[in-house]
Amino acid sequence: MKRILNLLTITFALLSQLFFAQESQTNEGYCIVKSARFNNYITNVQFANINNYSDLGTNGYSDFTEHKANIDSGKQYTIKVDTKWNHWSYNSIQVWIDWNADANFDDSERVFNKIGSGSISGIVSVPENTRIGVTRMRVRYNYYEELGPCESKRNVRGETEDYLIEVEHPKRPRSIFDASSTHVYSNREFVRFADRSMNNPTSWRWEFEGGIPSVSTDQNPLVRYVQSGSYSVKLIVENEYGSNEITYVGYIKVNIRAHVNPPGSTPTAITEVTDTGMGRKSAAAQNVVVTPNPSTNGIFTFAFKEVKENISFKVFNDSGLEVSSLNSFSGTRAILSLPNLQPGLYTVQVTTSNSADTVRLAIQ
Ligand SMILES: [Ca+2]
Ligand SMILES: [Ca+2]
Repeated sequence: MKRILNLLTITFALLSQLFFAQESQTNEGYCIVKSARFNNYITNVQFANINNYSDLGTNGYSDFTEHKANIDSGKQYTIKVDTKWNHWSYNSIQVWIDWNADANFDDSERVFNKIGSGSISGIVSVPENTRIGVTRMRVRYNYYEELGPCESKRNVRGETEDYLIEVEHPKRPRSIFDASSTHVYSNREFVRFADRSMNNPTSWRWEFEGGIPSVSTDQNPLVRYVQSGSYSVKLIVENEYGSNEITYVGYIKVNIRAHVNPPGSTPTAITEVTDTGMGRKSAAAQNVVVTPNPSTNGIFTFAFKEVKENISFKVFNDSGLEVSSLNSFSGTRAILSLPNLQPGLYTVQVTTSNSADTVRLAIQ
């Protein structure tokens, strides 16, 4: 009997050696701790933008470094941890953040420590001048005992979870933007994107999926879209304290009306012409004179009596269907170039900030 007991003791010792031998394992240089008894474990961690629900990790350890909390130096954040058996008394929660990113959780890096029952929560203060960048947070639950960040002990209930932390400067910019319009119906419309970022960025990089241009470093760029679809917009902003980016997925909806530019046709161009001083101011009583009319090549010159602001054209065919348009420019002359239109009669509505004319055009 004694011999059997001895054997059992030896077997147990071997098994425990096996179990604890694994504790020398590391994860990115960080110690991995394991717990021998698992009947209570961490089920939820909430911290900054992390809200992670979980079961029991293998051997009481979970690598959740795919979850990253973004925090600002000098600010305070609430942490809240739940366990499977929340109602037990003496549930101990400890949290460390490796502020100096040396892969060690020093005593001074324990940022939270509480024993109790129910959801265990409190405040984590981020030091004012702590290192900016990515590091690791360890959340440890044990029953009745406070073990160190790497400490293992047999027969102690517990679980350990690791997360990533990104410490950022509170004055780094935050990328925000909007647009003059998010629905585009013509390949001649321009969308004006407006930077609304916080904390005064000093440089910008925009990426416009499906846009012309597709990239811009202007603060408030003008962009055109020529193909129907749903397009994302990304803005990366930067200042001396860091950078930030945001992508609005499917932000711009483009639905180019098919009759403006039938598939395969060259887009109909309306060309703005600088005022040459040749406007026929005394030639006609009308607001606008069109020459030649009829035209054999679809090109018409519009001459206004005086400099006009916000000149817009809309061209309709004889069935009343809009076939071309252009918005907003100023001057006394403009060339309307409609080389793709079939011979026939067209109606052009010409509006300016103080006038509206309807002109019949003929293409021969
Ligand atoms: Ca867990
Ligand atoms: Ca450290």
